[in-house]
Amino acid sequence: MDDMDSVKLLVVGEKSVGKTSFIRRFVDDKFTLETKSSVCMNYFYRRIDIDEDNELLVHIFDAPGEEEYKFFTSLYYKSVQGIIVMYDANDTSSVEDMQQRIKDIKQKILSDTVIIFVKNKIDVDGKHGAEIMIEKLAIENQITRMSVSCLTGQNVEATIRKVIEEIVNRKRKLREEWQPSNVRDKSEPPKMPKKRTYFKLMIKRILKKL
Ligand SMILES: Nc1nc2c(ncn2[C@@H]2O[C@H](COP(=O)(O)OP(=O)(O)OP(=O)(O)O)[C@@H](O)[C@H]2O)c(=O)[nH]1
Ligand SMILES: [Mg+2]
Repeated sequence: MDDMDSVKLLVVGEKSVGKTSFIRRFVDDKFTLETKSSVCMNYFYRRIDIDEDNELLVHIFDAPGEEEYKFFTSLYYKSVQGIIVMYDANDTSSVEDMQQRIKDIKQKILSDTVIIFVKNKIDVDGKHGAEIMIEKLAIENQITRMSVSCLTGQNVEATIRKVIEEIVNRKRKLREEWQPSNVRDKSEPPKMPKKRTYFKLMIKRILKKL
């Protein structure tokens, strides 16, 4: 997994969409219908196996969904490598919230931060009337969409792994972009200036010292 040994993720979204349930399912593989609304930023972690020899420490911040915490939550955008924007499969009101949130996130994140949309509660047999708008928002912003159920656990682990995979790919891509011919390869010695320029430079330095 590249040179990463840990990754920081943040889960945001409207109140009651299931952010805490999602993290609890991932961290402890537990679920309860009676949850308390989060009133501060909570922190969780879990180590996951990447392959036979390597593991990755996943730090996850669980944001409170209440409107009044939005600014406070946005202070974390720059500190994480992945932001999971969650919405409720059966609640159309979260679409407007997502549009505003994406605008705000995009203004505040670093260039290598990955955003992912996660539709939760797919176990409930309802229809999300705003799915087309969410799809449009995702396409416009090149954001991957995943669907999960914290109640059954369906796709929860796969979603976290997907975010991590995208973070690694994004890092690789940015690293490649930063390897053009104008960026000097540090393994090579610096090129000496042309002879005349070099002597001029040396004389200047000696004169400076006098
Ligand atoms: N049926 C169903 N219910 C879910 C699912 N995930 C969460 N819930 C329920 O939705 C309610 C809210 O879940 P929370 O995890 O507390 O939601 P939250 O987004 O953390 O809410 P805030 O902390 O207030 O922002 C709880 O009653 C959960 O049991 C799911 O996948 N399916
Ligand atoms: Mg919560």
